[in-house]
Amino acid sequence: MPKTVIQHVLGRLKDIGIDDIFGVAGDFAFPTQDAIVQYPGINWIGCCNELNAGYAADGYARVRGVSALSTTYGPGELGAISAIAGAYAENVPIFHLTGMPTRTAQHKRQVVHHTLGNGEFDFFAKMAGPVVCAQAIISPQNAVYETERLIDQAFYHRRPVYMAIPADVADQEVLGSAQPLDQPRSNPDNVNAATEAILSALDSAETACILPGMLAKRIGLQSRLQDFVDASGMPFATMFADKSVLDEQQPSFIGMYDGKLMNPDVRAYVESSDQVVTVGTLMTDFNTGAFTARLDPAKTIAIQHHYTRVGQQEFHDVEMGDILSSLTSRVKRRSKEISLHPASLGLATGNSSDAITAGALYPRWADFLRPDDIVIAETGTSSMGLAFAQMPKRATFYNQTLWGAIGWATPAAFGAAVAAPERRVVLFTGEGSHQETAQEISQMGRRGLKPTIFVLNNSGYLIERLLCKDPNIAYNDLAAWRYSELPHALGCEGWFTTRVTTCGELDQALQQAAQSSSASYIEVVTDEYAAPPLPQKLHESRDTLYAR
Ligand SMILES: Cc1ncc(C[n+]2csc(CCOP(=O)(O)OP(=O)(O)O)c2C)c(N)n1
Ligand SMILES: [Mg+2]
Repeated sequence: MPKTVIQHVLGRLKDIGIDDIFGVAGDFAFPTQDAIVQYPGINWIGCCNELNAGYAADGYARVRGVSALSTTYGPGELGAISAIAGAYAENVPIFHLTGMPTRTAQHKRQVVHHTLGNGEFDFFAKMAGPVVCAQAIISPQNAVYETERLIDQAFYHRRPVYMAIPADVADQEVLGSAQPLDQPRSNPDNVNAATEAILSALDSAETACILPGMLAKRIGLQSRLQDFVDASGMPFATMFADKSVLDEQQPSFIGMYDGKLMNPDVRAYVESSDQVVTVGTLMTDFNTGAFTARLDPAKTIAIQHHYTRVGQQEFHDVEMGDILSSLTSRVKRRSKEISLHPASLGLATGNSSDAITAGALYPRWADFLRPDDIVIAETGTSSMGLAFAQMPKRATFYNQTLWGAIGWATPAAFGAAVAAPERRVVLFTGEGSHQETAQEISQMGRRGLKPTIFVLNNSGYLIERLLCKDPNIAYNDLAAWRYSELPHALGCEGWFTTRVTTCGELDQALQQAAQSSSASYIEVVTDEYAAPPLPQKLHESRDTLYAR
């Protein structure tokens, strides 16, 4: 049977590992969405709004490597654009399929709904332009070729792509064919030269360490990176955005590096190393302890996605995976005992009737985590506290350090749970962030997913209180919701829900959630200013953070 455009597109998305497509229905997207619902092996995952659908797709792609999102034209796709921009910033490949008015409507410049009423139809593709790495408006003639190109680009850049499908095009037969494009290959001479340069730099370095980066995980190179760590015998530290890119339960892990702000021992180790090998890291403000990290470029080996830099020398057309393999087979193993180990968050404080302080909360949260958990940590004080907990074996920690959109975590946890129903998803969110996208928990209930959700209720935007001039200024206050009643109101049947205000209640809730075979939703009430160390340090250094 001849294939339609949309059947072709969906077939290729299925081939690359997409089993679920997130979205919100809309008439210009009906032909696309009818096909999604009918496609064997692909599930339609309806969301409450397009922004949430974009975040859910982001969470899914972080776990699976790639995802897809379907929206309608104009108001639909623009609702998702901030999530797509976040995915761009954070190297998360998402296929954004948007349904457009028919080609006839476009050619006749008809004033149809979801347009600005001026007969223009390409504005929204233009708006998407800067936040995707490639885009196409599909026709029957270009469908096969453009699908391959977008797949190729999404994987090459590990960033979102945009595909607009006019309503009349989706069900047309595809015309033309194209071979799948090859993923780029390294120039072997350059890989060799880069390998030599790195080995020689390491040979003359008495001390050296690795900073593995989240990009390595996004590209799917964790095991190759682990092989390199093992073969080299070098210790590694990670920065905030890169947390858990490699298993944190291994002797090579020395802890979190956050410039001058945290862990002085780790900082001393990293900054005094004769060579630091970074692998796909980005030196952003929140990755470097507000730019207090000091890495001497002359002593830094930077392995990036498509090139490598050794001191001043750059080697282009060197793919990260190829240079890692080459190094692994040739690097000399350092046998020096690793003397530094990750600091623990300490023993939880607080007696049963005590209020929940940061010292009471974060060690308890850390203890709650178990092997293989997927931890989704929202921007705000909670992720800044948890980032310094050592993750259990194979547990992965996700946050959105660079884009930093509050509201990301709740739908991202939904997406992650769809992506990996066999793993426990644990969401940590501040209540201010949760207010942005809280309705998405209804989708978790609807699909029988069983996340554990902690909502930190500290009566406002604590991180902002700590960073702005007047902590008590009106814009940091929130409407007081009854958070623990939300699951019920949002149709989540059989969830364990509770609100805790003392350490004793918290302990009981943690125990119940750990044993529960249902989803859990725990509202944790603390004082307005109960903050873990990093936000306090940021508070103390806020003048330098913003005075640059
Ligand atoms: C989309 C978006 N809007 C606004 C901000 C600014 N912002 C950063 S953190 C924050 C407050 C977070 O508060 P909450 O979730 O309650 O966490 P807390 O710091 O109180 O633990 C805000 C408003 C943002 N990062 N993203
Ligand atoms: Mg708060």
